[in-house]
Amino acid sequence: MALASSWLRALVLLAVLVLFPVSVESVTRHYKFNVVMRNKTRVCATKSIVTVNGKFPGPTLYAREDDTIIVKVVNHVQENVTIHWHGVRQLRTGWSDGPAYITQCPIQTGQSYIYNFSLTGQRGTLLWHAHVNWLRAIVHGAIVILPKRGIPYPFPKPDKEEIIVLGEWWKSDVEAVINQAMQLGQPPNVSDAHTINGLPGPAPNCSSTGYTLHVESGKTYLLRIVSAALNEELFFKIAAHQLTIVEVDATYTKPFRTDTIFIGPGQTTTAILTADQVAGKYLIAVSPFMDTTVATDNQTATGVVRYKSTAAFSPTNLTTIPPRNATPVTNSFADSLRSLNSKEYPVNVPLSIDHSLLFAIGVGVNPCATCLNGSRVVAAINNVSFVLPSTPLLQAHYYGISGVYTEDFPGTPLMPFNYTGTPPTNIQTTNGTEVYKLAFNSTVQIVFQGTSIIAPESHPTHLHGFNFYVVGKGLGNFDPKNDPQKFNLVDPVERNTVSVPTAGWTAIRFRADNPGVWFLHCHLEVHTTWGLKMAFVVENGLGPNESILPPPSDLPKC
Ligand SMILES: *[C@@H]1O[C@H](CO)[C@@H](O)[C@H](O)[C@H]1NC(C)=O
Ligand SMILES: *[C@@H]1O[C@H](CO)[C@@H](O)[C@H](O)[C@H]1NC(C)=O
Ligand SMILES: *[C@@H]1O[C@H](CO)[C@@H](O)[C@H](O)[C@H]1NC(C)=O
Ligand SMILES: *[C@@H]1O[C@H](CO)[C@@H](O)[C@H](O)[C@H]1NC(C)=O
Ligand SMILES: *[C@@H]1O[C@H](CO)[C@@H](O)[C@H](O)[C@H]1NC(C)=O
Ligand SMILES: *[C@@H]1O[C@H](CO)[C@@H](O)[C@H](O)[C@H]1NC(C)=O
Ligand SMILES: *[C@@H]1O[C@H](CO)[C@@H](O)[C@H](O)[C@H]1NC(C)=O
Ligand SMILES: *[C@@H]1O[C@H](CO)[C@@H](O)[C@H](O)[C@H]1NC(C)=O
Ligand SMILES: *[C@@H]1O[C@H](CO)[C@@H](O)[C@H](O)[C@H]1NC(C)=O
Ligand SMILES: *[C@@H]1O[C@H](CO)[C@@H](O)[C@H](O)[C@H]1NC(C)=O
Ligand SMILES: *[C@@H]1O[C@H](CO)[C@@H](O)[C@H](O)[C@H]1NC(C)=O
Ligand SMILES: *[C@@H]1O[C@H](CO)[C@@H](O)[C@H](O)[C@H]1NC(C)=O
Ligand SMILES: [Cu+2]
Repeated sequence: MALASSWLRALVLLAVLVLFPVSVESVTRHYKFNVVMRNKTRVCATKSIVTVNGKFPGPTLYAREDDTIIVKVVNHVQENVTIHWHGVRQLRTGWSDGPAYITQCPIQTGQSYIYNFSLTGQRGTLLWHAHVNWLRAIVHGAIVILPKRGIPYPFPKPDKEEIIVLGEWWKSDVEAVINQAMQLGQPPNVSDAHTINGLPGPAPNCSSTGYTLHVESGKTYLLRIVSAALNEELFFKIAAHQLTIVEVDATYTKPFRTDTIFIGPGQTTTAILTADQVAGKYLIAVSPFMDTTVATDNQTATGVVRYKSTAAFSPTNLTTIPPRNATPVTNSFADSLRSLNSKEYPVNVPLSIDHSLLFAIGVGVNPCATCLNGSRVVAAINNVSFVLPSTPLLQAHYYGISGVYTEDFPGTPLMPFNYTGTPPTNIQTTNGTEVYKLAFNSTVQIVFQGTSIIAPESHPTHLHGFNFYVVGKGLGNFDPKNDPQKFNLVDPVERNTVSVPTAGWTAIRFRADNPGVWFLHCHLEVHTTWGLKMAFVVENGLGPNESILPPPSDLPKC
């Protein structure tokens, strides 16, 4: 009898498989984000923070490739809120991208807004975060996009998956931190702790819990590591364990092994951890990277990888953290990243370029009568410190409202100088709300050139609406004659946020196949606040599916 029924079950299963071989149907997934205040205690101090559904970090959004996502965000707090789905292409759905005053007005107290977008052709790990003022410091969470049903990972399926969100925690209200800094014209206070899934781990003179990753000997774990840090690039390490990197920013990479991950704000890194050490406890360490004279939060966040059946009081195996200025570690990590470039996931890097842009990025100093020194630190791209408008750029573009922005953002510096040499004597910048216009389907190369004004610094630079290929990087000034000959046009890594090395450059390429208005900015929030940002306007194409969709009826008003 038992045999017969199991045969029957197998037959039914077989019939189902024959009739519906592999279900590749995409579905619509609904989420509700209630934005509410909660008290949270970290490093011995309690504060009231804005949360999504009471959680810090916020809830994980799960979906599969090609699914449609509907998120109703309801604002029950005093603060203005928007949510950005970082790394989601938002093909034709720029209204759901989220950056305040770029694509939408904030969702104000008592209001709601439905974000509605598809995850077309994307799979892997991303993050969502608030995109107004400094709210993203506390309002963020992971996005997990599984492959379509029946489609395997291009690596052995791990036994379990874990989400690891890295962050920074201030004991003070973060808006107070940046408001004070802007008033003084000085850099803002650094954070008081780094966090792993919201937890700093033991801190000086304070009992503070840490994150524990429970593992079983011999099993493999897919760690989906998200950096929701605000102003610092980070190192991530696990004592005595190697990590195999398989995906960054929701694009598959050629697998490579490393003991240290370098990750900037807004970046994601998915790695396989094999529990291949003797049972015990192993430290997880998250520490800052900074290879110039800028202050960082030097607290190492710690957690533990704990094997099953580890004795209660067994000591934790420790690890050293990379020196704060470990530039070679960052270079070796960045240089190891290559696109998988397989038959299923081919590289499609533009080979001919319509717009060849050079963006000089860095800080500057402007006069400020009310500031501490009579001056304020600012930041700029090609000497433009971008000023947010009060009407969102996308509305202005879509409805043809004039007077919101100008279309003269300089594609190359107006006054070239030795970017990484002695700075010009005049280090003032110009205020502007300028965009750079791109025809639909045109190809773009941007060389981000770091400048050494005041202090050169590494800038994790993020482009909305696109993935780009990172075709080259180097130290010093970009050499337009010789450097392009060394570009990797075969298997460059594809991402949405890339670090521009201190006193160096990074070259990216992308195709402007997504009509709308797309923000580009340094993902160190302090630099964004100071003006290191701009936007591209990508015009509609002529074809049937080459125009931005009309705005939804509940689009917030300013
Ligand atoms: C946070 O704690 C304060 C002081 O105990 C209390 O007045 C307030 O209602 C709490 N807020 C929330 C959102 O729980
Ligand atoms: C989402 O957008 C699609 C069109 O892009 C529309 O058909 C659908 O009604 C929208 N859903 C919601 C809940 O707004
Ligand atoms: C920033 O740090 C200074 C010096 O420690 C402190 O006096 C000030 O209160 C801090 N500002 C905020 C907003 O926490
Ligand atoms: C921790 O407490 C000790 C003893 O009270 C004190 O000397 C030390 O400065 C404190 N450290 C921190 C970081 O507060
Ligand atoms: C962190 O360490 C660096 C290098 O030792 C130091 O220059 C910096 O001032 C430290 N930051 C803070 C906030 O103490
Ligand atoms: C970890 O610590 C245990 C003792 O708790 C020790 O036996 C083991 O060798 C250590 N493993 C590594 C890789 O250091
Ligand atoms: C502002 O003044 C402080 C203290 O005098 C000095 O250390 C700092 O370099 C000055 N900053 C700028 C941007 O001029
Ligand atoms: C530039 O813009 C900022 C606001 O972002 C403003 O505070 C400042 O006064 C402006 N400066 C000039 C010279 O217009
Ligand atoms: C730019 O400055 C660097 C550093 O001072 C120097 O080595 C280089 O020769 C300068 N380049 C040019 C073109 O002047
Ligand atoms: C930047 O703009 C300011 C203000 O217009 C100007 O004084 C300065 O010379 C410009 N610098 C560069 C490098 O273009
Ligand atoms: C974009 O341009 C490429 C190269 O010229 C062409 O192959 C492709 O068909 C174009 N795509 C669209 C949607 O127009
Ligand atoms: C919230 O957004 C509205 C619309 O842009 C604006 O008028 C208001 O000043 C903002 N409130 C805060 C606290 O920033
Ligand atoms: Cu920056």
